[in-house]
Amino acid sequence: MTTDRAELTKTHAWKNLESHAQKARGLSIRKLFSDDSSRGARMAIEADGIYFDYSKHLVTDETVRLLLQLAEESALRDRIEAMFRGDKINLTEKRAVLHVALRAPKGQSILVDGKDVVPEVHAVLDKMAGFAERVRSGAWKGHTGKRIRSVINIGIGGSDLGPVMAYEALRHYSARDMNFRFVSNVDGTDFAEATHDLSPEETLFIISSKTFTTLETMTNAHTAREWALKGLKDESAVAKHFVAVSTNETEVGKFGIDTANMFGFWDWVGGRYSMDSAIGLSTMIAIGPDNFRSMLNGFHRMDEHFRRAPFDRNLPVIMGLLGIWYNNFFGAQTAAVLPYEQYLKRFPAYLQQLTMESNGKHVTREGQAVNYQTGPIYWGEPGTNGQHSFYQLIHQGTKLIPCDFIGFMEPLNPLGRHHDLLIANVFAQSEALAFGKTVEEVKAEGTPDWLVPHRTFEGNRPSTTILMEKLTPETLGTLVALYEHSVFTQGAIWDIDSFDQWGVELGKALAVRIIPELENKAAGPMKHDSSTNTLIARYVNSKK
Ligand code: G6Q
Repeated sequence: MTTDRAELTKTHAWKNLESHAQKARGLSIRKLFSDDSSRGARMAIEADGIYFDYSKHLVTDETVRLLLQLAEESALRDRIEAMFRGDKINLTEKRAVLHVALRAPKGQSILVDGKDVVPEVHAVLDKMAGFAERVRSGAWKGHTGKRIRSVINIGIGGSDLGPVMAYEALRHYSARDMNFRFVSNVDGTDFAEATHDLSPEETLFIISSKTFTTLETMTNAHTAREWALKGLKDESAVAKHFVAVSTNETEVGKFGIDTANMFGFWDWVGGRYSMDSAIGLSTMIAIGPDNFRSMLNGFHRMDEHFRRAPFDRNLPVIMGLLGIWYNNFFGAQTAAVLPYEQYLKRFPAYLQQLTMESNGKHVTREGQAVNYQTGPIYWGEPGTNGQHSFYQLIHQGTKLIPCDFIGFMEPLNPLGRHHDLLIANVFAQSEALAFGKTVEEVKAEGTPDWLVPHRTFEGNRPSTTILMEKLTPETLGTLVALYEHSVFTQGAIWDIDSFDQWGVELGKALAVRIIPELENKAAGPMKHDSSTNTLIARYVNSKK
């Protein structure tokens, strides 16, 4: 059933959820568990190598039923099909949204404007693989005949966060005789620190930019060129030390990179969904083509699950709906992502872009102002580090913060008791959040009366526990796709365009007006507000 999309809050499901939420606010996780001894095992889904325990949430079977009804009334199934079919579901940019095609196996067919894109995807993957092998083996030589030891990806936003997250996550599988670095910030420190101990003779730059016009990336790319040529002293060296990943062949050529050394992708790949495209070239060089393909395979498994599993057993759907429950019916402003895996240290940063750039929207796809909350703020840090900093607020503060705990059964670096201690902490934290510590329990420990309120934990704080066997290229792919599709689920229900980013586009334009004023090249007097004018004048004076 399709609803009038501007009227989300008037749907039956939404109204039912609102009245159900009145009662649900009185739920006690403790009681839910004591009333149903099977809850822990029952409210868990196992699929594609993920064990997803959502029993420690403020939900009953009725809540889940109503949330699923919301998914149905929001025509989520149609929306999913529209994406996989290659419809132009990114309405404001009139583009298809087909990151799922980047991991479609050979032989599958996905049409964009009547053309099957899967063969092109595999042609680029093969070209990347050939290049990655040559760099890894040393067959690709630098200008002076030395092999490449350091690869620097220059890109920002979607052209940086995926590659850096994937490299850090899969560092265990990477070529240890090479360095991989990532330069994104226009702050010169980023470039300076990334290159200070490197030799241009042994360094390869990958300039990753979909548009090849992004200020930060192009500034860093030009600086890289100067840095390389200062050492190599020959323009023709660019061909051996620079490759490009872009959709903009003209600009790549203008920069001086041989377009034979360009790896392309397509306008139907959004920046924050591009780590599986040629934007992942640094990842492929680091972990090798076979591992890269197995990462794609992991993504594809989750794509298939999302497309085909019934909603009540569908991991991204359930995950997305639980997020909606707290965001829209409990007033939760944020959600924490807490990986208990050191290699996932950049995963929260990656997810911040994926979730907030996608679902930080204030109008529906048709342009009507929403009268409900959209995407929450995502944040997090790896455990156990976070436990010694911000967990205090999650446990005993006044805010409701649903948490995702992520853990792996098998460690990549088994060292004494470390892994048992790590995993004990995952389980202990979610247990403490859910069940807290009552006044009676605190008193029974002999706590003096005046200290009892301080040591009491209300509990009743919801979390999901996501367990996987081992962090591998394949499981990383599955995990990332789980979040991608959960973001899709939420965006579909909120009826927003999860695939544009007009806020980012504004940021790209804003500084352009001020740059000439800082460099004393502005045509006329400054016409900003009095604060901005004063700040600019102060900076310009300090340069003198
Ligand atoms: C991602 C955004 C944004 C983008 C960067 C870099 O979805 O569009 O983060 O990836 O602004 O853009 P370029 O790849 O064009 O340099």
